Amino acid sequence: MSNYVEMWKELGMDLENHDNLCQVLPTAFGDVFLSQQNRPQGMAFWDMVVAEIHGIRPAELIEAQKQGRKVFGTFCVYVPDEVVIAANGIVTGLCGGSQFWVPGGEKVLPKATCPLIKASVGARLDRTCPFFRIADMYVGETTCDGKKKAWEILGQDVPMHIMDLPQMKRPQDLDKWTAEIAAFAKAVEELTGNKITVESLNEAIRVINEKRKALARVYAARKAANLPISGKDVLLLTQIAFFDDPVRCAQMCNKLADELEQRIKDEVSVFPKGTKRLLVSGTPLAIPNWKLHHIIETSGAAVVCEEMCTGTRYFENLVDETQTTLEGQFRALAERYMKTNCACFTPNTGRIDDIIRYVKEYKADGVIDVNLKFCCLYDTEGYQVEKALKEAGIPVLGLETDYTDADAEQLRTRIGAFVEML
Ligand code: BJ8
Repeated sequence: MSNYVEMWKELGMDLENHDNLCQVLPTAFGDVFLSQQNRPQGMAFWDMVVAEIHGIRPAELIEAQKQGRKVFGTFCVYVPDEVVIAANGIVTGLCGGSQFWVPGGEKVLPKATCPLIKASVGARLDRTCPFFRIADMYVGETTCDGKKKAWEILGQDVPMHIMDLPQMKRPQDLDKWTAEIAAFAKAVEELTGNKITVESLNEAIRVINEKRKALARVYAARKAANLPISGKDVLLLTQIAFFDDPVRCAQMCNKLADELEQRIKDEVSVFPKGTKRLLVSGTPLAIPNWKLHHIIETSGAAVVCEEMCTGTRYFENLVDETQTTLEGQFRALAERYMKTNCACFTPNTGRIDDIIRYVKEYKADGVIDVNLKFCCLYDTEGYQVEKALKEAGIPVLGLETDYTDADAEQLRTRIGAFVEML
């Protein structure tokens, strides 16, 4: 990635510290991904993206800014990308998934904060992530308490728009979320200087729906008895979907899905016959958090589905494309986004229904419900999830972890024992 040093300098990054990150990433990636046998050829695209993760896409974003476009950094799957795209803006995900950034976050946040928040704040304050430097505006949301307070720190020197997400799903909450989306559209128009029209929003809705359908095709291939792709590889492409161009993302996912569907016909599998199939549910796994998948898939099991924001919550449900007024479109967006089942809602029984449905669809032998340390929402909801799964006769293992490798051996032991028991 050395070709990008000038670009990083201009972004005001801490080059020395950033070098340390650039040095460890290729080894980690090689160990986790390139060591796999018989990967689909289509994964070469995502391998290339990771190899240049702080180079190619940031350079594209800077080029777009030179053409007058604005970049919006987001942290949650409730923020509607469609609104930004309709104003010719660009969306990039900003959630941090590396322990490398955590100490930077701990300088200003309580240690007892979830690593996703600490890493995101650390990436910004330590100046070691180009995406945080490039974004013209950050978009926060009122989901968990840790994030709400982190916005106040992150917003100190970057424009910050916060969407007030309701925490219940009553009719008045849908009205409120519709109004929040309309207010967000206004903020986006102001920053971009572009008007959102019915036509531009319709086109943006279509583009993001196509991306969702393409991701859904890749996931559908994992329902086959012969698994044509590993869980690690699908996690990787899902993580990258958060900051890639949506049209390119859909194209690459569709191309990969073609290959996977052919592999299913040819009975090609990346796992030996009889490998136990696991569904993973819980808190998101932001890039480059590959720890859990790597441990599972080197412990005699395969991950066949993620009920996570870096998983099904990201692409399930399409936005209605038939609306002919902006009011109707904002409503249609609100309806789609409010179908997402995050633990910040109460009650959130829809998530349990989703997990049980996915267990059947993806023919999972068991569920690992994973919680990022100090995420009180998913930790507490784990009680209901595990109770419902046990009642349904589905084996479940609840785990808590963070971004360090300190618990890797302990996780390996527990996951190994769970897989044995299945
Ligand atoms: S829709 S899961 S992306 S809020 S893990 S930061 S909740 S303390 S990331 Fe999330 Fe949106 Fe929900 Fe998805 Fe807080 Fe929990 Fe950390 Fe979390």
